[in-house]
This record gives sequence, C-alpha cells and structure tokens, in this order.
Amino acid sequence: HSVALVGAPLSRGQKRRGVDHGPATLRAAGLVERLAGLGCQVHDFGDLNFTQVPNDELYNNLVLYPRSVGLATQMLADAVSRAVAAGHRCVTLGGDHSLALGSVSGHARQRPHLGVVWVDAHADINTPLTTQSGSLHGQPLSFLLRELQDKVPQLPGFSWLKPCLSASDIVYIGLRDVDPAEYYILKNFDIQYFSMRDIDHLGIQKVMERTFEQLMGRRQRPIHLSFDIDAFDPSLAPATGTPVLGGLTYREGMYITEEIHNTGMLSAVDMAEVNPLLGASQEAVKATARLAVDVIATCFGQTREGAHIAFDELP
Ligand code: DIR
Ligand code: MN
Ligand code: MN
Ligand code: MN
Repeated sequence: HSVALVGAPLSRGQKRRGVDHGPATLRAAGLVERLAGLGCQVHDFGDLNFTQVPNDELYNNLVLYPRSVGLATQMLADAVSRAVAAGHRCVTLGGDHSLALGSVSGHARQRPHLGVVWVDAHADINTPLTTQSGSLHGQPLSFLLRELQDKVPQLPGFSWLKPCLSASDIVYIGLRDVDPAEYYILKNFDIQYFSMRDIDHLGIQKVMERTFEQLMGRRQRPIHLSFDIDAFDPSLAPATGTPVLGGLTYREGMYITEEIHNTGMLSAVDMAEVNPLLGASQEAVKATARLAVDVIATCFGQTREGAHIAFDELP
C-alpha cells in the first residue's frame, strides 16, 4: 500500500518555539526508511510552506494568530484531500495540533463517514470563547464538531472550514488534563472518552474494544488517528510543549496503534507536538522522535511479535 507524507510545520497554534521543526525531526529519526522497510510505497510530499499572515491580530483580545492558522490549515486540508483522493493513506507530520483542523477537514472531503481516534493528554475542544490560553491547538475539535457550531464564532481565516464530525464520531484516549468548559462539552454532547483513569480501570485491551465498538459497531468506516505525542508519559516523550504526568506507557501506545492497524480501516494519521527545542538534551529529543516514529510504523504494520517473510526469501 502507499503512504503519503505531508509535513505541516505549524507553530502558531501555541506559544512555544520549535514545534515547526517537528517534521524535520521525524524524518531525521528515519521515518521514511522505517515505512519503506515495512513494504509501504512512501510518497513524501515534503513540507507545506506556511507563511505568517501580516497584521494577524488577536481575535477577541485573546485567540492567537487566527489568520495564520486558518490559512495554513486550509492549505493542509487541500494537501490531505489530494493525497487521499490519489489513493494514499496520508500521514501529516506536525507541527502543533491545530493542524487537525486541516487534516481532518481534508480527509473528510474524500471520506465523509470517517471516525476519529484522538490520542492526547488534552481534549483540544475549547471554543474561541472558552479558551483560557488563547492557543488554537487547544481548540480544533470545537471547529470540527457539527453540534458545537452555534457556540463557535466566525474567526478571520476560517471561512473555508465546514464542520465535518458529529459527537459520536470521536473517541478520545489518554485524557488527563481537561479544562472545565471542555469537560462540560464532553458530558453535554456525550462524547466517548477513555481517560488515563479509565485505562487504569479497564486496561488498554478493553479500551480499544470499546473504541471500535463506538466507531465501527454498526458498520466499518475509515479511521483518522490524531496522535498528540504528549499522550505518552513525559518520561518517554519529554520533547513536547505541554507535558502532563501520568501518561501512556510505551506498551499501551503500541497496543493502541497495533489494534488500529489490525482494523484494516486506518486511512489517515496525524503526529503532532514533537518539539525538538524542548528536550533537556539531544538524547531526550531523539527518544521522543523515535517514539513518534514507532507509533507511525506500528500504524502501518510493524508488530512486536515479528513479521514473517516468504520461504523463498529465507537465506
Ligand atoms: C489547554 C491545553 N486545554 C488549552 N491544551 C493543550 O490551551 O486549551 N493541547 N495543550 O494540546
Ligand atoms: Mn502493502
Ligand atoms: Mn496534548
Ligand atoms: Mn493535542
């Protein structure tokens, strides 16, 4: 099968420097070679060239860089839509998590019935009116959800965006830092989530069973995996902007992506929030990048138990 890589060096969705170097960091960690080694035909479309929109003033005295994020995610939506239309499974390399505004929108243009698995410490579902940080990486899902549209004002730069998800199309895994307004939204719209506490209680196997029951209980559908590297414990993924204690173990992370691969329905992946300027050392940055590459490789068939080759390929 063929995998498209789209670099989305977006950083204006949050406040810390360096996350725009995420795509280069993931490539330097051997992403292309790893996917090729799994038998994927890799089509690397390079990095999109995002420009900062001049005079990009705060929206409502609070929300940062709406025009720049709006334009960049519009470009990304077009790129992802094209890649999926060409028959590729599309991997978006972030960049901060506001990139999901573009990747999910573009994916949904070609696969309107997709379901989203959102792996993150955070719910990223603040609206421009509930956000406390002003950062758009904490808000993408509020723009994408149909049920929330009367709560989301029209931001400059976002006129292209149409909501493409319903509340029942999303499952979260790994939550442990949810703002009060976000919690209200999750409960009010009955959005399925598995917090770290739920993983402790149920175990990751039941969590994945219930995830697929929610998304695919009635019929098979394409899956969009949006993976924020801060879902992992900071001891494993230190090079990220908003680390939160008590995250996924390596084994839980690999189990999530193995199970998603095994559905055969994975259609697009985001890898967000790897920031090479935030590791305490070069080793910390490399460990974070290697982990992100392991996540992506597992999505496309890498297994912990080994893979067989044809007998005539044996030495
Ligand atoms: C917080 C943090 N809920 C916000 N969100 C983060 O800014 O709205 N998302 N860090 O990844
Ligand atoms: Mn193949
Ligand atoms: Mn996060
Ligand atoms: Mn996130």
